[in-house]
Amino acid sequence: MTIKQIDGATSRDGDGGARDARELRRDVDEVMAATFVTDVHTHLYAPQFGELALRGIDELLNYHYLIAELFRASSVTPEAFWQLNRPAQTDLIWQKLFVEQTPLSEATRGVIAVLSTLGLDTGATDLREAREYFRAQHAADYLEQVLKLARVSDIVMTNDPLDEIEARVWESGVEIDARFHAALRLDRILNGWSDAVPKMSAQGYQVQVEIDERTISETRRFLNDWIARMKPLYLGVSLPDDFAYPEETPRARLLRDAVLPTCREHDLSLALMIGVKRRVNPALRVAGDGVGRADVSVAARLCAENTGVRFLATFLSRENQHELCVAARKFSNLMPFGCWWFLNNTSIISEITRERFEMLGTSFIPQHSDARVLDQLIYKWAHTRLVIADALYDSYAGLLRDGRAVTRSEIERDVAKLFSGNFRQWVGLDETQKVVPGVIVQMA
Ligand code: HDL
Ligand code: ZN
Repeated sequence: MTIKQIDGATSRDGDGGARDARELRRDVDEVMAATFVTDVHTHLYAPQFGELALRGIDELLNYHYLIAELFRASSVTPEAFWQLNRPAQTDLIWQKLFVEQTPLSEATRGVIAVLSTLGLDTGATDLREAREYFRAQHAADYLEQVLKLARVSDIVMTNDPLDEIEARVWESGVEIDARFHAALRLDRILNGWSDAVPKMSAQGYQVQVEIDERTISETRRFLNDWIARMKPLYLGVSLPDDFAYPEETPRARLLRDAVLPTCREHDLSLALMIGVKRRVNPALRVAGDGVGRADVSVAARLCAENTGVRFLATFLSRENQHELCVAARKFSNLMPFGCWWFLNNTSIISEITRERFEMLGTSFIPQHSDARVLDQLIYKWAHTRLVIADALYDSYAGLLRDGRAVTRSEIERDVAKLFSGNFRQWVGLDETQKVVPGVIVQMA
């Protein structure tokens, strides 16, 4: 048995194979780069949703992250910006954020990464070449190209049953590209009940603002009908930083009496996305939301009171991440996912992923892209893979120092789990194994 020095560590030869730092690093990087991802939360749409399926340079540059950054980089006012037509908005963003200053932010570097990957001039002073390139792309071929470049096999959408454009597509019964999966989003029902009532009534459900037994049963009928139409992988809702439960509000009543029973009835997971302060600056419109530290114990209480429901959870505040890891150690029906929105920056993804490895091993979902524009998959997953590769390598190197080698097939197993397996089991996407909290049930 020979001993190999690794970064001052030692590893033992044996059936696990001796590892040195270079070989380990190469294995991790190769597996990380090659493993396809199931992207568990995006705002992308399958091609069948037409105008809702965004792609190309004008959409890429009008990403609301960049719009927020524009107002720091120029004297243009939101009112003036919103008056411009889309190409003029795009040209202004390019000029201010990419020509007159260095694109150093995550969102501006992301655009550079996309243009570079597609072989376009990242130093261009105007967008003629980019516009020509994207105009020349055949939609179906371009979708294949982006999914291959980003190594994404499956995309989970965010689907709003009260969005009239989207509802029409679902009600048409058109066959949706099988790589795109639905997530039934409940924000407008749970966070805006009085506005949701007339929309649900218009769809034929006898609901009223004052919640009574009939309104509860009609809301459940509404959910059942949309579950039948969309076949969602999970139900989801974003919740404010001051989300409390239980509480005497329509949201808490609907959660308790309509949503959670529906999750149990359909064996569907509920995704809790907690910590958003909506419209802190309304003038910025979709770019105007902020963040607040939430109370993780609320999610823990929901898990404790609903042991038959599997919860996905992501928090928007960096300050909530460690508590979320601790809560996940207490409740096997809680699956942390992603480095959401303002956390989707390499410095923070690194911190969050490392503490998740330390506290949860590989029993979490490290990332989702939250992409709104198809092309963003290229950079969001490229940036994430680099960061997670570093965190995973350091974890393996620590394991080596502690005396256990890892094989290439173990690395492949771990990365597959992180990038798709944990989620697909959690929501029963492959139906081979359904996760019942605390018990793994081998499906026939
Ligand atoms: O509520 C959400 O799903 C958020 O992700 C918002 O859509 C947000 O505007 C966003 O795009 N974050 O990346
Ligand atoms: Zn989102």
